[in-house]
Amino acid sequence: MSTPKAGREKFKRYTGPAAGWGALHSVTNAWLGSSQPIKNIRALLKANQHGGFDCPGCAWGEEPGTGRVKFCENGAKAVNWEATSRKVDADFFARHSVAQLRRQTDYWLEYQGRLTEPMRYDRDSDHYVPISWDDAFALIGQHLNALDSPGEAEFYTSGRASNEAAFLYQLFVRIFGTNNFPDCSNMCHEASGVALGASLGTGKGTVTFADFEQADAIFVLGQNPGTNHPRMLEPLRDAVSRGAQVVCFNPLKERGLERFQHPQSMARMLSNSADAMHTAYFRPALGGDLAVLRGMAKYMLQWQREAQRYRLEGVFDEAFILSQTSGFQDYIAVLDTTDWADVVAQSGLRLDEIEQAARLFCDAGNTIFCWAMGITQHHHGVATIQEIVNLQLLRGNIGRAGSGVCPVRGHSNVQGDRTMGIDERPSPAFLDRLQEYFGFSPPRKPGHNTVEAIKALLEGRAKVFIGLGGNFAQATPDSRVTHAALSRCALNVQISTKLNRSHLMVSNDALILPCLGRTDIDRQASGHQCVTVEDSFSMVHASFGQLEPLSEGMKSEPWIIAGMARATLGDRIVDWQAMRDDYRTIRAAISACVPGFEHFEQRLQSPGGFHLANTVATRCWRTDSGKARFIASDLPADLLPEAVRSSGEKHDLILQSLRSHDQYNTTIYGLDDRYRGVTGQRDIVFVNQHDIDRLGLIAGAKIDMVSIWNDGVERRVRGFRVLPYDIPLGQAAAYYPEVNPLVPLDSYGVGSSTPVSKYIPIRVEPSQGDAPLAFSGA
Ligand SMILES: Nc1nc2c(c(=O)[nH]1)N[C@H]1C(S)=C(S)[C@@H](COP(=O)(O)OP(=O)(O)OC[C@H]3O[C@@H](n4cnc5c(=O)[nH]c(N)nc54)[C@H](O)[C@@H]3O)O[C@H]1N2
Ligand SMILES: Nc1nc2c(c(=O)[nH]1)N[C@H]1C(S)=C(S)[C@@H](COP(=O)(O)OP(=O)(O)OC[C@H]3O[C@@H](n4cnc5c(=O)[nH]c(N)nc54)[C@H](O)[C@@H]3O)O[C@H]1N2
Ligand SMILES: [Mo]
Repeated sequence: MSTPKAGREKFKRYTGPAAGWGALHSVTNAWLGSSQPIKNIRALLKANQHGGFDCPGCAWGEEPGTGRVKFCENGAKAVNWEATSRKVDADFFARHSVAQLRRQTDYWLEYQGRLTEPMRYDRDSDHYVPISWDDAFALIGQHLNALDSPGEAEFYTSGRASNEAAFLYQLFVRIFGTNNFPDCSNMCHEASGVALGASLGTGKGTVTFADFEQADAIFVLGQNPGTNHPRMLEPLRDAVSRGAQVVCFNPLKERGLERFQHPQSMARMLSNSADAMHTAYFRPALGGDLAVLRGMAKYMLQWQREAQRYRLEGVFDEAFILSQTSGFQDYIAVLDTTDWADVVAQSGLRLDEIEQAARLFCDAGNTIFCWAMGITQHHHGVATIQEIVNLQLLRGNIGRAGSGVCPVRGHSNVQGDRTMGIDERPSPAFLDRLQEYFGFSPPRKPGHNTVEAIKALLEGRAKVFIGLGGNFAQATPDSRVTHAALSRCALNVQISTKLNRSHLMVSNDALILPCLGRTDIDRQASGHQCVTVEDSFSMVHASFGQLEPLSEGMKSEPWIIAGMARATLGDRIVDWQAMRDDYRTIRAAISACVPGFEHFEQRLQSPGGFHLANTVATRCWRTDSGKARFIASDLPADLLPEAVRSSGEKHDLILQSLRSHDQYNTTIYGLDDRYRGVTGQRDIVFVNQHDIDRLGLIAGAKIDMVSIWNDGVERRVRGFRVLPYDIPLGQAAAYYPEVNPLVPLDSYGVGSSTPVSKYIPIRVEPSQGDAPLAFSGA
């Protein structure tokens, strides 16, 4: 990994395939630039192998039993980033005050190395100073027990926590007495869980690897797998080469969805041949997918009626609709009342394109729909996902091999964390089981999600923040407000592997608790521990760290949680030490409390782990109606939110925030975005040349962006370079987290409360300064 430097600022169209030589080159650079290459190569060879560790990259699943070496460029970067030998220790904090650290970039902060010993913030000197683990736990217990009510504490979780850590954490917090579990999922696939739960009675995807192999068509909406789920490229490529349709919906022409070269196939690499990755590519308006899907359904209805008229076989699966679903008539009524003009206006596509998409869908037998943040991080994310389900129900495409829905998850164990009860709205059944097994009364009142937690902190209704991983300060919207909210805490505790901005938002008590990562060996009293995780296909498997930890001062997440719990609650209800000493004790409790985990320890032994059966696969629907539900919603009156329309201000562009190829969420690995042809810079904004001309801008010039909302607050980021790009008219794109200050806290999805990171109406102005706000701190 290269050292942080501004680098050469360049933009050059990338014409190579995704993965392939470019990826190999990048991986090799990552290895050779690492301070411990041999160790890391060994670690990487163990990634996603039985007896090895689960890749801390994404949540894409593994093809069972292929025995291939399973890693990708971004997995390599994630492993390398975690497995550094650089240390952020007491000396480091003695050298740098918090005020100084705040002036550094996110890239610089994480690059400094692994956190290796517990530290406490000292307000007088503005430095972090060492503290013993026992004293740190005592301080946490003191703060928590001094609160007027348990609801005055927020317990955040990022999606890397193992099942064992997550289960123990929720147990501690619920015995303490609150359901305040804001988590990264609130900002990520919340809309998928909400939508699928209501429609199908499960919040999870319904497909496995085998389904991808049997699909006749795979629809990919709002997702950039070339960068974010590189291992997904392989099944997509295989699908295209066996003649299946791969149909993409994305306003940007993402390289990974265009061409692909398998980095582990030498023959193809040497001949430098690349495979086509799609058979059709549509470029909708931002937030336009609901209208696209609605238009497709309207065409289908038209064809169905024509077929009926001539007594031909229609495009609907009538037997399925009749026996398995509810709400069909209401849905048809909504299809009829939806105006074609609205479909065209909102979708950003021509009618013939929508018709073509509908044809591809109806010509295919088995069809899978995949999606990610381009669908969920919108005002109407929930309705859009329910429309995906509606389409699939019309064709009987759920609960059948080769078909289904696949929300492609982000963090490697974000799905498992929910399964373990990291949920601000837990099901009563889950709480009942906790109550029965542990003999305490869990709180029944819903807790805070991420947006609610920020508001509670801001208004002083919450005083303690504990983060199990993640980077709350940077991942959340409205950075200026969030930074203030976090800084106001009486106690800010961050359990982390690397230094980030969340450690710097402090003014009172604060603790940095350094933890082991997925790659590190975890030894407890009973020996080398494994932890478990669940992937996007609901496969649960074990993960064994492989690398010797950098320092004795780093502890495992379960060890840290048990310590906090013991100091706060004592051993009255749970023997925390027993849980900490042997994770099989935690798994025994999971086995008793979480359906699907019966005989957990035993089933873990099989290579590849085990599958958490989804009732949908057998067409058993755990919904209100006992059937799969068509849920019909009207198209929004206007894609522009009311708060923007009523502001009286005109927007120049609609901005989406996305990931570059060189980042993992708020972790910035480097300043390049290879597939988009960007090198050496991140403070850029992609704009169509026609819009550049229309707005009187100059390519390469620096601008400020100001987002539009009706609360009188100015949200501005400064000094972003304008980059002409092949992007639909009226749209712009820039990197997360640099543009998070532009997302108003009150701009969130209906039914999901997910911050709307992909639809930010902005005004552009000549630059008033150089520093993007996210880099300059609070
Ligand atoms: N290397 C790497 N891997 C990662 C991550 C990472 O940061 N780096 N993050 C992980 C996490 S937590 C997650 S959630 C996933 C994220 O995976 P993605 O969802 O692929 O991530 P984004 O970069 O947010 O990409 C959003 C895509 O949606 C498109 N899009 C935006 N708005 C719309 C829209 O309205 N309609 C349509 N059809 N498309 C739209 C954008 O052009 C972009 O291609 O990746 C995970 N994997
Ligand atoms: N504008 C905008 N905002 C977004 C998004 C967007 O697309 N646009 N995406 C959203 C999405 S999808 C997500 S998931 C969130 C991500 O939100 P988070 O999950 O909160 O953020 P990360 O950047 O993944 O967290 C990185 C930090 O996690 C810590 N860490 C890494 N590994 C471990 C570990 O094993 N254990 C522990 N305890 N700590 C660890 C390190 O200290 C590192 O600094 O951001 C959301 N925010
Ligand atoms: Mo995510």
